[in-house]
Amino acid sequence: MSIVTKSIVNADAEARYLSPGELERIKGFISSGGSRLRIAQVLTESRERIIKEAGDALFKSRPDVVAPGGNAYGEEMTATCLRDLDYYLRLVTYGIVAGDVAPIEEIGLVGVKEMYKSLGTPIEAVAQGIREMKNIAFSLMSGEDAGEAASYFDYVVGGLL
Ligand SMILES: CCC1=C(C)/C(=C/C2=NC(=C\c3[nH]c(/C=C4\NC(=O)[C@H](C)[C@H]4CC)c(C)c3CCC(=O)O)/C(CCC(=O)O)=C2C)NC1=O
Repeated sequence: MSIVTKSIVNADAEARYLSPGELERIKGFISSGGSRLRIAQVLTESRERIIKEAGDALFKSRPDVVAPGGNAYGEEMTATCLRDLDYYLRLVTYGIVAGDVAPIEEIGLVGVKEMYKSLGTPIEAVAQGIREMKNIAFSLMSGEDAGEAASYFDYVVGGLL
């Protein structure tokens, strides 16, 4: 739910006007809207490149994951690994558009540590993959937009580790 919808639901539950604090938060959400949408567009348009280059960088720094016995070894498993990076990049775009990390948390982080553990997936390598996506994404945007985008990528990394 966006901050706008959330504030209205809360206010209406008490049959009151939006409070000055709520209006202030909505103002912040709207004034950052232009840059958040621009960032989401860049990430969406460049998703294939971001995922491919992040995968290349990850497998270079963690060759063990794609070596025999590694969790992402073999064409199919490597593709599944890149698919997971794609999932997280998509969730990052949701968070950026919503101006809220809740969609990232709810869709992609609840129970994820246990899941990766049961799959034998080295979670710190997944986090490394997210960091690589962040670096590549940064090279595609202004410093200011990169600063705005950073917190969403960092939120994913923090939720994994
Ligand atoms: C949108 C929310 C969402 C997430 C996050 C998600 C993750 C997810 N990753 C999975 C598997 C997997 N994930 C990986 C990923 C990796 N292995 C590595 O060594 C690398 C470090 C890493 C890539 C960066 C691999 C290789 C598998 C398959 C493991 C297996 O089947 O043994 C699975 C098990 C089922 C399947 O194979 O699809 C899930 C549910 N699914 C979801 O619906």
